[in-house]
This record gives sequence, structure tokens and C-alpha cells, in this order.
Amino acid sequence: MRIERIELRKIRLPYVSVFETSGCHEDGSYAVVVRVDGNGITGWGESPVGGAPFYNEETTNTVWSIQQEFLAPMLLASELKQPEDVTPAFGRVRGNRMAKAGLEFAVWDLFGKLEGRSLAAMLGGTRTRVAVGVSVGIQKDIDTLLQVVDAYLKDGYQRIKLKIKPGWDIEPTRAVRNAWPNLKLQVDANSIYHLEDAEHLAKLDEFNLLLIEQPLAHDDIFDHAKLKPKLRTPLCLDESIVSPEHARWAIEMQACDIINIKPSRIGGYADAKRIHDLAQAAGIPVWHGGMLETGIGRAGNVALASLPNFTLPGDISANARYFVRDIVTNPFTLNDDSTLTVPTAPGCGADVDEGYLDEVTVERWEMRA
Ligand code: OSB
Ligand code: MG
Repeated sequence: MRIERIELRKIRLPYVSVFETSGCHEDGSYAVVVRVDGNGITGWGESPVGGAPFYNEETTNTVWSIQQEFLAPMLLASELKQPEDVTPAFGRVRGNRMAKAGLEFAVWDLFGKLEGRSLAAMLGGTRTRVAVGVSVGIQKDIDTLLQVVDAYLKDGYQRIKLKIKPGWDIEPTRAVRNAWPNLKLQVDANSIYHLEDAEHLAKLDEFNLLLIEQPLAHDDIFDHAKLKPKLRTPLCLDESIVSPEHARWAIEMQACDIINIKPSRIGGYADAKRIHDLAQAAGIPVWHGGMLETGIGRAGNVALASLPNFTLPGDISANARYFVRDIVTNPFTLNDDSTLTVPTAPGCGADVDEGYLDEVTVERWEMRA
């Protein structure tokens, strides 16, 4: 089949609260929402990129530009037998994986609707519910942090991730661990430390954490391999794993115990599934990260997380944790076992609220074959 029309939108959708990490301050979604049409069917996707290049190199404007100048024409020129054909069609474009992912997602959604299959079924999902937790941003003080965590636990979330940075690491983690001795707890440094901080990071070992995520540079694998034997806490990579090759290198170098999979960071579901499969073969567990997605990306995340090697709870909270009103009419709600239910409808399962999407759209662009 051929894609006949591609539509891109920049949106501005405020978060319920500011989300702060060691490098980012996110007050809302600056995603690019993608619509593709072909064979009379519409597919939706999302590049859940930040407004600034503080997580990875991409921004709303780089995604916008690369999609318009290169990826959209490449996609319109491609004969697609299956959604997996999108990744090689974009093969000449280096990097820019969030830009690729938004379009690839939309093609999976379209094929799913065409074939009457859910995204989870197409990807090989084996669960009907996926375990999830909440990623808690850096707070102004420890009392506030304890109140924020308490509120999420009262909402029913059974796993908490704390964002850490120098000056906000050992003591906040200690405070949360002391307040909830049996809580499933993990931390994420978003690339802010250096190998010389190994001894400092080892102070986290006493808190019985599920994992520490991406302590060292966003593009590093080598120093993580040196850091890993210095920590008892399992080491997880996020930013550094941008392709199946990077996952293989990290596994062969023993740079991590666990991998965080975000399809947007990796350029799409097809390569995300490849990473899942090769980690599974190597005995490395994976879990599903998040990029504060709207309901479109979120539905796809839940589908992907239904694959068997996603054995730790994901950063895929219910839509209401992020937005007062999302751009879908069927938001996820948390089940009482701290899970979300995997969509079974054809495609990714998100029902886009086109009226509200129009309201939050700040710029629109389209291209026809
Ligand atoms: O590193 O996992 C991260 C959000 C934006 C950028 C990077 C990260 C995050 C999160 C949020 O931790 C997870 C979520 O979507 O809830
Ligand atoms: Mg992370």
C-alpha cells in the first residue's frame, strides 16, 4: 500500500504539574502529532519530543523540519507491504529517531486498522495488562517529595521512580525508602554524573533499589561498563540505547543489567521490538520508559509493554497523571493492581479527539503523494 497524505501538527498541551529532571524543565507537551492516510484509513502517531534538546539532540523544530524536508517525501514514495518497511525506507537519514518514530507509529496504526489487528497482537504481545509506576520529578524539598509520592501511592501506583541530580540524590532517596521500606523504588539521573562519581553513586546501594537509570553521559556505553562493577544496584541504560546495535554493544560490553525501551528514542516500534528480542535472548530484562506522551503515544507504549520480556513496571502512568484533558476520548485509568489494560481495538487503540486536537494545535502542515 501507499500513504497518500501526511499531516503534521505542533501542539501545546500543558501538564498538570511541571516535570523537572537533572536537565529538563517540562511544563507541557511540545509533541508533533502525525496523521497518515491511505486506502481510506487514517493512522495516528506522535513524536513525543521536548521543546529543547536537553534529553536527546532533537527538538520540536528539528522533528518538524526533518519530517517535512526528508521523511515525509521518503514515506510517500515508499511501497509498504508491512509496517516494518518504514525503518529501512528512512535508512539514509542519520539519527533523528523521534522524527522517524512519529511517522512509523502512524503507519503501524494504519496497518492495524487495515488488517483489523491490535498493535499489541501485531508486535507479539502476550499480556492483557501491563504493570506501571510513576516517574516523580525533582521537587523543591524533601517534605514536598514525600507528599507527592504519598499522593501517587494513594492513587494506586505500586512503583516509584525518583529523578536525581547532584545535591538531590542520596537524601531524597533515603527519605522515601525510610517512609516506605517495601516500596518498589528506582532512580533516574538523566546523564548528569561522571565516572569519578562512582563512590558517591554507590551510597545508593543501601536503599535496595530496583535499578539506577542512565547515571553517565547520554551517549556513553564505555564508562557505564566501568561503573557497573562498582555498584550493587542494577544499572539500567536509557539515553545511550538508541538502536539495536547500541543494545548489542552495551550487552556485549556488560555496560548494563537492564534496558529501558522507549520506541520514540529508538526510531519506532520495529527496532524497539528488535531490542526487546535481543535483550531477551541475552537474559537482560527490559521495561518501558516514557516521554510524557499524549494519549496517542501512550496507547502504543502500553501495546509494546505487553511483550514478554517487559518484566519490570513501566513509566506509563494513566493519562490523568499528565493532562487535565488529553487529545483522546479513551484515556487509560489505573487498575487496582497498578496496571493499565492493553488495548484490543485495531491499531494502537487511541481514539483521537479531533475537535480538542484542533484546539491545541499551534501549527499544521500537510503533504500529498
Ligand atoms: O528519562 O525517563 C526519562 C520524561 C522526559 C524525558 C526523559 C524521561 C522522562 C520520564 C517520564 O522519566 C516518564 C513518563 O513518561 O512518565
Ligand atoms: Mg530515563
